Amino acid sequence: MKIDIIVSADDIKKDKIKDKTVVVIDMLRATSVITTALNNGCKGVIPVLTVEDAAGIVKSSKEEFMLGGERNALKIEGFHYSNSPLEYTRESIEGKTLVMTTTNGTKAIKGCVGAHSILIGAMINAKATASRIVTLNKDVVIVNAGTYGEFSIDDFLCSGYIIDCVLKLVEVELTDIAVTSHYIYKNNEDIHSFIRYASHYKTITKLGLLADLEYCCKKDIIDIVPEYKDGIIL
Ligand code: 3SL
Ligand code: MG
Repeated sequence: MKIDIIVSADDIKKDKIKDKTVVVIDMLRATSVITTALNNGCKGVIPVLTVEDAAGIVKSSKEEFMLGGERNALKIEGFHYSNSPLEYTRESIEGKTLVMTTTNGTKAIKGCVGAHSILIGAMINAKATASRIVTLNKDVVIVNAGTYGEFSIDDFLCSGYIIDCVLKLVEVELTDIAVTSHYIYKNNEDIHSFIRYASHYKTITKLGLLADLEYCCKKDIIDIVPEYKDGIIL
């Protein structure tokens, strides 16, 4: 098994992900939200690219949907929830289907269609994601959502942690970029020592969303691995 990394949603190449296990990471905060919502009983998450797409789904169906996501890290007007994982409690999301649009995360997920499996990973479910990778036993591409098409330290560090968890289970071949993310993680196992340099970490800090940062940086508090298939994450 070989593990590679793509560093942003804008860098996804179809031939690189075809028939592979893909793990999409947007630890700040989209994939942390999705994992939390499903762990708290959400029926499914439908990722969409635009606010208009979200409104279209709501209009064209009789089912009741909850709307969640962000633009510029803030709640979208008329939506039920923002992109804070702490809002997706069992009380608020159990039994409901979530339609979600975020700047980088939902774009990365939808961009991975064509892969063999599309897993949703974050710090909070890293160990479980590693186990799933091993079970699937295929070459892996970890797709970092990144930030506005750019490399993002937070997703790269999370990739390094997932690789570390995989290496504890099986021997794998790592591409140079995968070796680099693992090396950076091994030198920053507490995460905070390095993630604080990430531009998006600074953005979230400036908005005062410190509880979100603390939550998203926790390791392995959830043991489900959401998977995107046929338009919905379950
Ligand atoms: O870009 C995204 O998909 C979001 O996760 C970014 S934010 O942390 O909600 O601002
Ligand atoms: Mg992000």
